[in-house]
Formats: sequence, C-alpha cells, structure tokens
Amino acid sequence: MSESVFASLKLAQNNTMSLEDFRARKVALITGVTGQDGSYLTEFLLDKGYEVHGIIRRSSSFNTGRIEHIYKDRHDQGVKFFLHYGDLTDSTCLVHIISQVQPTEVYNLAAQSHVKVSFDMSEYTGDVDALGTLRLLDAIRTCGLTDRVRFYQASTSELYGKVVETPQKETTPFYPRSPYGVAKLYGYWIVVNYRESYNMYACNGILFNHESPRRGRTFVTRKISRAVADIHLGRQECLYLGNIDAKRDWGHARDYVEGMWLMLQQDQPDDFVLATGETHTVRSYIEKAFAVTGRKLVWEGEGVNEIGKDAETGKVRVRIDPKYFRPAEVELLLGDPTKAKEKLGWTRKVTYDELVTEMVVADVQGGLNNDTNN
Ligand code: NDP
Ligand code: GDR
Repeated sequence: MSESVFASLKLAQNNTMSLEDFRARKVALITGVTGQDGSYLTEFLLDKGYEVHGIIRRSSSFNTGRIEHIYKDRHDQGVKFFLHYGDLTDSTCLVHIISQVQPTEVYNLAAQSHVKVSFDMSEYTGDVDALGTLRLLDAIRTCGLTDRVRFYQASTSELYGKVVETPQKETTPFYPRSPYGVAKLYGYWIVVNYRESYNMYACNGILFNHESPRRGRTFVTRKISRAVADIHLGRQECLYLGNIDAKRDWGHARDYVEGMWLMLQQDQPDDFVLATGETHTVRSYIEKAFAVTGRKLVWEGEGVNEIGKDAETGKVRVRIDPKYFRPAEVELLLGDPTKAKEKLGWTRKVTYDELVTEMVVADVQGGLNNDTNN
C-alpha cells in the first residue's frame, strides 16, 4: 500500500476515534526541532511520555548537533522520536507530514529567528515566520484536524518593540521594530484568527529572551559567553559588539519550554507572556560573564569609541563595532509574567546569575574539549 493511501486510511480511522482517545495518544509535532528550544522541548515531551516528531531542513552540513544525544536509529526498539524532512516554505510537505503523524499537539518553533539578519533577509523572514505559520495552520485544516490538534505559536517580546508601556504584558499594544517582529506579528494574529474562525485550540506564547548553552552563537549572550571562554583559554583577544546599553529580560530556555507545554494543557486556549520580570543591560551581562572567569572590566570612552579593559592587565577586551547596530533597535524589554503564574502555575526557576554562570562554564568546558557544538 502506498504511503499516502496508508496515511488517508489512518486519518479516516483517527477521525472516527473519540476526541478523548485521539488526544490520549500524546503525539507531538515540533517545527524547528533542531533549534535551541526544539531540543529542550523534545527532551521535556519525551520525559512526559510523548511520541515526538520533528521537522528538519535538508542541509549540506549537519544541523542536528543539539538533538544528536536524543536521536536513536528508528530501527531500534522503543524509539519515540522521529525526524521528517520539511520546510515551512513548502506547504505540500507540511500536509503530508501532518496527515502521516496525526499529531495531538503541534509546536511551531521554526523561524528565521535572528532580528539583525531579518533586516538583510526581510522577504525570506516574512515567508517563513509569517506565511510559514499560515501554511502550518492551513495544513492542519486541510487534514481535517482543526478540532483535534492543539497548536502552540512561538510568538515573541519583539512584538512590543518600541516602548509603549513597561512592564510589557498580554494587553500591551504591539509596535514591532524589525522585519522579524513584523513577520511575527502576522504569525500572532493568524493564530488568533484561526482560533476565532475555526474554534481551534491555538495559543500564542509571547516569550521574552531565553538563553542556554545551546543558544545560537550569533545571539548576544552566547557570543559573549564564548568570547569570555576563548579569552580565558588564550584563544581570543577582543570581543566586538554593537549596542551594549540595550536591556533584555533573559531567562533559561529549559524553563520556557515547560511554559509552552502548560499552555496546551488548559481548558481554554489563550495567549501568555513568559518572562522573568527582571531586565539587565548587555553591558551587565558582559561584566558578569567576565567575572565568572575572575576578571573585572573597567569602561573608558564613549559611544563607538567606548572600550572595556581588563582592570588587572589593562588589555582591551571589548570594543564597539557599528556593524552590529540595527537600523531600528528595541531598547528595553521587561515582561510581566503574572498571568502565566496565576493561570498556568508557571514561574522561571533559573536566575539571571545562574544563567550567565552556566553559559560561561559550558563554553570554557566545551573550549577545553575543542568543542564546536552548535
Ligand atoms: P533557533 O534559531 O535556535 O531555531 C530555529 C529553528 O527553526 C531551527 O531548527 C531552524 O532549522 C528552523 N528553521 C528555520 N527556518 C526554517 C524553515 N524555513 N523551515 C523549517 N524550519 C526552519 O531559535 P530558538 O530555538 O531560539 O527559538 C524558537 C522559536 O521561538 C523561534 O520561532 C523564535 O523566533 C522564537 N522565539 C525565541 C526566543 C528566544 O529568546 N530564543 C524568544 C521568543 C520567541 P536549522 O537548525 O536547520 O537552522
Ligand atoms: P534579540 O537577541 O534581538 O533580543 O532577539 P540578540 O541576542 O540578537 O540581541 C539582544 C540585544 O543585544 C544587542 N547586541 C547584539 N546582538 C547581537 N546578536 N550581536 C551583537 O554583537 C550585539 N551587540 C549588541 C542587540 O542590539 C539587542 O539589543 C532574540 C531572538 O531569539 C528572537 O528570535 C526572539 O524573538 C527575541 O530574542 C525575544
């Protein structure tokens, strides 16, 4: 029997199942499974007994570094983690995967997620982050699963952009400041629209920045933790950065994936902010990261001429490179997670100091092992 005939039979069978029996199967589909959040969410759901399916992009180099420790050969016994090739720009494959997998929960984490890159690749960012979300929702509809699947959308604090109100909460008006933020705004509203139009259980998680040792290397926290480790190990002289006075509400990714899951376990779908309720400058992150390796920085100069020197040796360790400035910047993010705390019972566990320490220590250890992980 061909795979597609088999999939349609399976679909027909599952559609006659009671909703309770269908959901009891606990089958999750994750887009962006190879990313930072995808890897933590996969671990979390497997621990909860889910069968987990992830969509990965075909790449000429390996993009599975963050999930290799979880992935076993599908021919092994008891395997509950499966990968499928696909892309959010290709609706045919999305329909095919959903009809095959018959997920009970879909987590849409895939995105061109770098804000600065979105200014250089604005059309592509719109295609993946905005229309990709629509394609995925529509694939669920095409498969007749709108009333069976629960959908999580990776919305973002970048929707707030320019400061209108602080702390930022679910009712704060949006004012995105990048092609990424604008694309995610479409994603946010199309999720609300599918919820209202088709009665879908679909939620937006408006997540503030969350980091970890698995964070991509070009995001500022990881760029700093790696540079601090490399300077400590004598492999780098100086770190070049952009706007070090921007403020962010930084938490740990492992805490945030639990919040994603909690949003899909409620009686009614809703949108939630996940944040720590604290904000820190990039400058503070730099100082704390250097302190983990026993170095104190002192600042001299102003604007693009500002430098950070090692207080003991006088060596210049931080310089500003305007190349990293953004055409429009998000100056201040500070989230109010009260609704998530009251309705989901969610709070972050890892503190800011613990996060910085964990990231620097991991990069020092990785550096010692000559690691080039993610
Ligand atoms: P990452 O950049 O680490 O991961 C992005 C994932 O999306 C990767 O698996 C990537 O694949 C995949 N991807 C990119 N383009 C496509 C495409 N066209 N089709 C299919 N897959 C694609 O992001 P994070 O894990 O940090 O974030 C997860 C989601 O949460 C993203 O949507 C992000 O925008 C959003 N978000 C993140 C926050 C954060 O602080 N981390 C805060 C708020 C929202 P590959 O590995 O092949 O590149
Ligand atoms: P952000 O994260 O834009 O908040 O988006 P990023 O770490 O890229 O920037 C944070 C702040 O640091 C400033 N900055 C630099 N940033 C980078 N990447 N590189 C530098 O050299 C540098 N110097 C200063 C930035 O200007 C900015 O103010 C992240 C992503 O994960 C999004 O997908 C997600 O939606 C948001 O967080 C919430």
